[in-house]
Amino acid sequence: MDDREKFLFDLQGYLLIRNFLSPEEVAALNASIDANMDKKGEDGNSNTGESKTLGGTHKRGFFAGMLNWPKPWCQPYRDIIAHHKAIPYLNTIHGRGWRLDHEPFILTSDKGSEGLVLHGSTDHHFDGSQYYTYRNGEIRCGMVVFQYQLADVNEGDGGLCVIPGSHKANFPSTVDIRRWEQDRNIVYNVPCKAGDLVIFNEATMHGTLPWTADHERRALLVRYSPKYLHFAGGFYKTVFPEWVDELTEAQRAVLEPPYIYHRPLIEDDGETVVRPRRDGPYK
Ligand SMILES: O=C(O)CCC(=O)C(=O)O
Ligand SMILES: [Fe+2]
Repeated sequence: MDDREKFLFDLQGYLLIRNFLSPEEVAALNASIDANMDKKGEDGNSNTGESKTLGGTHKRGFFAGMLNWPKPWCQPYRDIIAHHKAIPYLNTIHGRGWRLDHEPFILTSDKGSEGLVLHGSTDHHFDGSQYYTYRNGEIRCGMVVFQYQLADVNEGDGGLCVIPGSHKANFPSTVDIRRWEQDRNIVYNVPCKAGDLVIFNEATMHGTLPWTADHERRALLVRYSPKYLHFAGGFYKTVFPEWVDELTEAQRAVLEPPYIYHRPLIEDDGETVVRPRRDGPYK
């Protein structure tokens, strides 16, 4: 993560990285979706909060379980969870030791798909799961989202929106802001090309704008927490899936439950190491 990226992530609470995935990676991820359309469901997390502006004619589409799709379709998704280019970003944002918080999922939208009310950490009591700090020269965050765009998002299409800087907000927002009814100028619909990555802090106020474009939205969300935290429930909490032996050391390391001591840590170059307890200052 270079100086420009650190400045922008610290300032805005999100970071857009262009061309993160190669066209081949995007094609493989999309081909898997195309071959598994029968698994598409509706987004169960949907909530427009009675907003007059976030409603649509139908809910967002949703896929999960990609890590266990029949071969070869699971492979591009397994390759994402400890992606070699993502590791240095995670080591900077979370420090040494971080984990896949829960199963990756895909959000899809077609014209008229409804939005999702804006949410972030400033609207509720501090609970340690969503936060942003900078201390001793280091960034630290609660759960963060790596959103890989598998289709273009042009400005105004809808989809992911953020309120830049709101990860540092001190006061609760208002219902009208959360419903995207007032002060809409502070809400940014991040324009992306397929292959771009948006990293955002769950503490940053964000949500979904209704989809207006003719083409389908396809966003892959991979969420990571620091090594001591579990944000969402799910079966990765205490047990490994049966197919854990098919994963690399680094991919296995990101599925570890929350704990600190003797945890496998992934170096920037992808090597997985277990640090003995007493080898100098704990990192
Ligand atoms: O990308 C979106 O539509 C919003 C997703 C969201 O709220 C989240 O990942 O926490
Ligand atoms: Fe969210």
